[in-house]
Amino acid sequence: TDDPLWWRSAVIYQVYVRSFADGNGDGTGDLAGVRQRLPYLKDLGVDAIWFNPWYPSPMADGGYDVQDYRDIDPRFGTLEEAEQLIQDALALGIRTIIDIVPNHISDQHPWFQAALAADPGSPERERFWFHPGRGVNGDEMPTNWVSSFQGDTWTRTTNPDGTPGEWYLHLFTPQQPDLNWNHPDVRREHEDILRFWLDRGVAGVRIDSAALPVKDPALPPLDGSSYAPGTHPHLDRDELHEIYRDWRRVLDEYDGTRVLVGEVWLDDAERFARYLRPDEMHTAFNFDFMTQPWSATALRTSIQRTLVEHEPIGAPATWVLSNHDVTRPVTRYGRADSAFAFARKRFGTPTDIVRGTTRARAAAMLAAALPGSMYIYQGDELGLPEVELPTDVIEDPMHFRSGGVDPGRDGCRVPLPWAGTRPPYGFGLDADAATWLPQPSDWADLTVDAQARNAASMLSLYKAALHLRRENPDLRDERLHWLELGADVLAFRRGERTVSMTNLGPVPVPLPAHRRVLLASTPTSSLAVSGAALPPDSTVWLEV
Ligand code: TEU
Repeated sequence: TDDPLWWRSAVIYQVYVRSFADGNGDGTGDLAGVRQRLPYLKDLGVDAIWFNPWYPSPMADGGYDVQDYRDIDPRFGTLEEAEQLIQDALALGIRTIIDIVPNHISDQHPWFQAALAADPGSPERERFWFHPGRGVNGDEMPTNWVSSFQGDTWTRTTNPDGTPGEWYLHLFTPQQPDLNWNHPDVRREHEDILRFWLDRGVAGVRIDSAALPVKDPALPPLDGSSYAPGTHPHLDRDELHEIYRDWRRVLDEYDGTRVLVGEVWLDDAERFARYLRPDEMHTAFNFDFMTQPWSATALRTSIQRTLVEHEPIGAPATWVLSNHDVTRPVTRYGRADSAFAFARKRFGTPTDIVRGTTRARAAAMLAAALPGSMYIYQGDELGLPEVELPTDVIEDPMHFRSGGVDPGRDGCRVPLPWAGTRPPYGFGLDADAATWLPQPSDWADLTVDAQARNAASMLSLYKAALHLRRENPDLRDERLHWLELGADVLAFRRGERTVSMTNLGPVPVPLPAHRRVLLASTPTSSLAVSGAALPPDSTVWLEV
């Protein structure tokens, strides 16, 4: 575990703690549950775990509203348990990546509470964006900035005497006030937080909403025109790079194995690449791949673009099929247009889960065959579908802020099924408590137990693919050589002898003549014979 370049080809498993495994039987996942399931992750073959925020939080946004960065939410456990978990995982060769949310903190954080209690213009308020309203009575918001959660980006405060006061900025919910990154306290505090966790052995930091934290202090309105690069009022501002360079220096004070992973949602490739310069982040999520429909042209263009963009900077690509914010792949690929959309008000669209699952299997093998690091969101290795939840159990603020139109993101955050034939499917280990979000009644075949016994399951496929990726040096080579096997086929060679072939077309595609089948997303017996063809919606790995 001291390979300084581990992150260039790592398989990173995302644990949404609340929904992974419940060690104390209260229906909510926790660190005890994760510790007990570490052998599962070892067996699956992952190199690292990225934990979504596990700090004390009122959970106004699933923990992305942090109240105290130096502790663990009591629902999840204690700081001692986190320290133990980091060590237990390391003993199995699994590193830990934590989630840091620089753009905002919880409105219950002592800093914000102090700011609310203090006067306008006070030092306490300067750590945030407090501002008088516009208009005669100050009852109009200071800017017309837009939230990626819909709804307002400013909330008005009330003065101690009950009169309406200043407004404060929040690009997400009102419970997530934005921090002022021009303030030295904010910078110093975050560097201390990094050291706090790096001292406890974490191997990396996932940086939430990494293109948002810096704001134009003039708070100009969004005027609909295009901005010169780096000058948008609240997105991708040039000053961000100083921050990540400072963070990189903090990480480099350690043993040279710690990494920054950015959540950088940007369309502009050149602007994206800036975050990956040698003195900034090590890697950043590649959402371009995740947002492609099931189309050979679209996926090939995206893969090629990604590799071409990363090559000159020397940063490895990352491959992400989903996360806790987006529709599960089997559901997405099961829709007729297989298009990615943030608005998940698409449960009405016909979804063929069998086809979606077939494609998700092929997509997992495709992602695992590409050069770079790979992220797996918990439950994708089980082929879980997006769950259509009754609206009265949904907690995601995205749902409420859309006026109930968007079901939000909880449909991919349903507690994992581990064993048994009905809810809670062993989620609570020994206890039978109802899970914090209800699980569907038809998940008996999707449990870890059921799939571990079935060689044809999604879980068995993931295990085999990750095992081969680990064992086969060809798959760790950083180059990829495209092969031309038809417009509907994504085929490439890795290293000397390993070929990955994905058929996205409607008809079977003949396999090359001299080859050995290493693994296939489809039953392999039919592929071994000479003259065999690869069925639609399948991936095969060959030794040629
Ligand atoms: O998401 C950042 C982000 O850009 C989101 O607004 C995303 O566009 C949205 O989830 C649409 O699906 C991160 C976290 O991943 C997310 O869970 C948090 O809610 C958000 O930051 C705020 O911290």
